Amino acid sequence: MPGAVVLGMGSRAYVALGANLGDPPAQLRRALQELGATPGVTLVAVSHFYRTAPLGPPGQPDYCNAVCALDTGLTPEQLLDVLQRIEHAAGRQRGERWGPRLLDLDLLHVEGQTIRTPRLTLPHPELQRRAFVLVPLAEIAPAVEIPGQGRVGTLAAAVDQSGVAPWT
Ligand code: A4P
Ligand code: MG
Repeated sequence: MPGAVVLGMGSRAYVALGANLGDPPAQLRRALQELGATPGVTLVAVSHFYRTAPLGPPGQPDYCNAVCALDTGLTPEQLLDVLQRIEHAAGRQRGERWGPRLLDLDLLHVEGQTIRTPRLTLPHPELQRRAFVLVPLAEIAPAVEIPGQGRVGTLAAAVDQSGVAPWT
């Protein structure tokens, strides 16, 4: 119809999910449900779940990691509020840096956004170094360009993927 107004869905954003305490895949599934049920958020893709070797202090359990893509009219800061609320509801206690956790939700990238504030850095600065993020991200968004880092598929091919296996 000529002149019809197409309402955009806002921005495409990518979120990393991780857990290594409790029942990790169940916590990831619950977080995905909560994210998808959030007003202003439409879940568009979810990667497979992966078993990954822990980065950080030794002796902690393997992680379950995944990545999802969503469309949202929320600002990146509002989206971070949503992620932190979901982490909190999962019983996340802030503890040791890189220590074990029930649920960790990191905002990886929001298309068109480069942000550096005390509360939020976008794109996520560690993205390019983390196979546990790049393998699932490359599954759902291989062609996406991460500003200042490179194309997802290229970044994934450049990291050591030996610590990343399907979660069975
Ligand atoms: N913050 C800034 N930018 C962002 C962003 N893009 N996304 C701020 C999310 N948060 C962002 O995070 C600390 C602060 O970062 C927040 O207050 C937010 O304002 P946090 O979740 O409170 O603390 P954290 O997660 O313990 O620290 P950090 O450094 O973010 O840990 P990481 O980097 O998330 O690492 N090994 C495997 N195999 N798989 C994992 O998923 N995860 C971690 C956690 C360690 N080892 C792992 C894994
Ligand atoms: Mg985090």
